[in-house]
Amino acid sequence: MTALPPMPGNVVRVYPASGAVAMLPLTPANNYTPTILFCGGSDMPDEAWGNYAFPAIDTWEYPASKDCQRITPEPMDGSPVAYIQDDNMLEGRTMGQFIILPNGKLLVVNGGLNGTAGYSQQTGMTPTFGQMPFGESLASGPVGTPAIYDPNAPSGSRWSNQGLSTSNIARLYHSSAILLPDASVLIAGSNPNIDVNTSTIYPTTYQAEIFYPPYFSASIRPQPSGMPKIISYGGDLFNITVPSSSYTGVSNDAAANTTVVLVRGGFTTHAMNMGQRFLQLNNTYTVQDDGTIILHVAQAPPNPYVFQPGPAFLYVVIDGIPSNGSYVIVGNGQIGPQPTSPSSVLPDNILSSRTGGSAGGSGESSGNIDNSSSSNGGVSTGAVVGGVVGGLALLAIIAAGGIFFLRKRRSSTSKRGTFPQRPSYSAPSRGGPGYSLAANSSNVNFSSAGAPAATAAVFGPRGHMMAPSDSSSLIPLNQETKGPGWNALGDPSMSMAYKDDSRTSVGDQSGLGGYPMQEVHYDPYARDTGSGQNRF
Ligand SMILES: [Cu+2]
Repeated sequence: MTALPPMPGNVVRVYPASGAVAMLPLTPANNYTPTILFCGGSDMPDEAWGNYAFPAIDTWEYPASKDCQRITPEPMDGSPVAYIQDDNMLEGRTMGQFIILPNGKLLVVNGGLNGTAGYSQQTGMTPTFGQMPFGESLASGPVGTPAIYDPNAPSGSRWSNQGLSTSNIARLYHSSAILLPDASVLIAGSNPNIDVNTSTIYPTTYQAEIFYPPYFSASIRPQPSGMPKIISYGGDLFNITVPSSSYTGVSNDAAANTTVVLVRGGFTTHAMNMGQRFLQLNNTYTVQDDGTIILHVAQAPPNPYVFQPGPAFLYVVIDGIPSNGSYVIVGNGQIGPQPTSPSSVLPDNILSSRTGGSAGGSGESSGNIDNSSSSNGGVSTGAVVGGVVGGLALLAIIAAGGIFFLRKRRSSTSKRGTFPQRPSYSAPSRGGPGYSLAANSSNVNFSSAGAPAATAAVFGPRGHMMAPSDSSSLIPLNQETKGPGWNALGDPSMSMAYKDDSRTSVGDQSGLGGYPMQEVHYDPYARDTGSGQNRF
């Protein structure tokens, strides 16, 4: 057992403070050593948390934390376990949620600037529901703008929200998000009300959104073939072929900037993804003279604790641009002891003698020919250490979540009927904010006019930027549809990628700069024809 130090600054990360928590990518470079990242939550003092029925203070006035800490519970070098101060988030967040993207960066979405998760009809300072300014919400200031954290960037420059578009849907308590097979992110869930309430200031909504990370602005994405269906713990390598038509730039450089990654989105609720995990497989490569890249990929490390058995998506990422994910089963598909084999042995890298690029490349082939079809050796299939501690840390978080603010009896409908309704709410629309999401409006600007001019110039209007992209955002929810995401049978077919699906009802995207946040309307009460499709 390793005793862990107290959280610096007394920042509470568990429910209902609800900081964003994730394990950083497990990579050959870090020898698959688990490191946990904590961001946000609340440093409310102990006495503010109340009596398990409601908080003692008006939580919606208490700023959420922007503090981030890392901890490596089992340091490889045997050094003492300690929290390491990380870059602050760009704004405080409670109920922020980390989604690990296939490029190894962490997206944080949802949450609020102030307060906590949970809901209540009073606090120690506000004894009657009619005086509560945000209805049953114990948070205020929804943060509609995602931010992206780069764990490998130099300290001080890890966070950015530049060019990211803003949702005008308040996603607080019971909001949720998960990575989709096409590397976009489904965002759903809304608000802290005891039951459906569509007229309160932060109303219940069934509107889901798809967030398209910046790599969706790429003109082409990797189209690997030879993706396996099963990843074993050790054993023989497998080869993946990437045609030159599916990447840009000099082939040798692209090969050197390619990763093959397993991502498991985990199970998401209460702004966290249990079991979310990212593991980069070891690989080497052969670059052919026509620009084809053959990736020689190792199986998962021969230690099931590093990446537990079960389903995952396998992505090929070139220069930070992911392919569609291919559905794989890691391990034998059974719960229980897993077979392991020695680590895969990989051949040396073989570079192309041509320095030209791919079909879409820049073709900078003037002179400078490297004739020495060189081979760079050096594969670091280092020893593997257990990832158990990270998993336990997540479990501890779940266990500590529990029920904090006791829910009011659901049977108290007649009582609820007497509560005054907030008159100020008007339905949010893409044309303009129906209400100010942020209590501190200087922190979040929800008007499209507030987007930096450079955003529109660089990325263009949403419609143009998304034209080549896959906005058929809910295809992954319907396994019988033709989308690439559910291709459980092997290679990710790219034939259907980056096309709008006319069957989905996509909201008006005009007028918003930056990376898109698409809105999809979901009606849970629509007649279900079996496919579920008519509900959208
Ligand atoms: Cu809950």
